[in-house]
Amino acid sequence: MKKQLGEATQLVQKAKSIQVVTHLDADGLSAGGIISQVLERAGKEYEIKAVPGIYPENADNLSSADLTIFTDLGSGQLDILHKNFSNSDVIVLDHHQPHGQTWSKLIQVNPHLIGKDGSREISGAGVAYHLAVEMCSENVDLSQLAVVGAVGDIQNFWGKLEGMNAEILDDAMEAGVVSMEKDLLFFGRHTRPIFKTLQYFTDPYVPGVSNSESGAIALLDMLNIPFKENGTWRTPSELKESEKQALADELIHRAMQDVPKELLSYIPGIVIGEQYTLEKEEPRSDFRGASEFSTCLNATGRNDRPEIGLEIAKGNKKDYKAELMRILATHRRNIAKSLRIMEERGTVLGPKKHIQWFNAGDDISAKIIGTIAGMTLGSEGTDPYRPMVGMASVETGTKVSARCSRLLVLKGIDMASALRVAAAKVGGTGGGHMVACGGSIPAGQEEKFIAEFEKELLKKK
Ligand SMILES: [Mn+2]
Repeated sequence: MKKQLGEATQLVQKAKSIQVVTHLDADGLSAGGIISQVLERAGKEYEIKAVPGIYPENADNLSSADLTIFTDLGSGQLDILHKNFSNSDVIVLDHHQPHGQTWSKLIQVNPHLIGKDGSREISGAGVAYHLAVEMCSENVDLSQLAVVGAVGDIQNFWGKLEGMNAEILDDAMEAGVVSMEKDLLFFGRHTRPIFKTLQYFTDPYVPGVSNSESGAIALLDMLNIPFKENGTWRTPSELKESEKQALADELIHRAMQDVPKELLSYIPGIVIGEQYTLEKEEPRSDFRGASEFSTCLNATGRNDRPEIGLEIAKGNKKDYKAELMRILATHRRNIAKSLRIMEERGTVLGPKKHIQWFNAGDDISAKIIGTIAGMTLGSEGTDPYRPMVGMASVETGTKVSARCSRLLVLKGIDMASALRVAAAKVGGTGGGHMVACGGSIPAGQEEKFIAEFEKELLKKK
């Protein structure tokens, strides 16, 4: 990668006009934040936009500049890029599998080209970070955004960052911008009251605690863990070591009572893992924890406001935090409303009773259908250890989204490939991660898709 990074640096330095095109998910916005700060620090003028993807229809609208930098996308769309950008300089900083022909003016930095696994070892933000430190070693502080990007792409799936990500994490810790602790894998570690994080802790499913506020409070009482201190709620990050240990032991013990035998030994590995803290952010803020930060960025993209996520990733928190909070509030309201709809309607089993599913039609936004499928998993009347498929209507047909417990992945399930095959069988497309994936299918094919998806998942690997 060294050679390409050197050439990319030269192109950036000589370019008179630069545009950056990035993906609008958490990783893409983190990558955009990194490149923006690199260019600003180098005194370069630039434009940046975040897009859902690159298609023949929108490639024409990406205005031409001397140099176009793509981050967290581009490698999978080389043919489209070639058609539109073959006469100007192009840098692609991506971690997705490259597809299509390269050309002489293209500089592509991608871990797959050096035999590294771009789905696990490094994110789009991580690749952008490599250019950042190549341009100037003082950009090492931007490693914190590379950690946020990796977490946003669930690359810490096995409870830690590995390979090239682990090297970036080392940079971040050495620069004092990130700290890492082995801790309970709660979400909202820096922002939520401890009983709320317990209530929303559903993977593994903890009987009597997951999805139960009173159960969560009773557990804390039993363990003598005060959930208030000096009149304010304590967050999980503020627990003492002994309290964390007692809580971890009890959660593991209880989760084990409710899990299929063959999954028992995996429980501790999904209760405890690495947690990353952004040391320069305010304690208790939404930017203090890497996963909370990435959730904020993700929400802006999902609610058609990626430009706010970009500003936040660039560090303009003072000016844009209020708007971000409004976006998050709307996002949470939509989720709460959708969960109430799900409570009324429930889910049904597939024909072989291996998966659970629901079709929300127009009643739940397709943008959050994956989140809702995940949150429905483990709610009353569902089985936390069967995959959940949620569907919602979109203009072009039906969006499908599947979620499952990480325990099933440890057992060998690969929903992304099953979903890809099943969607293709009914004339649709799909893909994604092993525990979180999605796609789109033609309207009217929902039940057929479910049957195919179930059949694929049940195939002996
Ligand atoms: Mn990515």
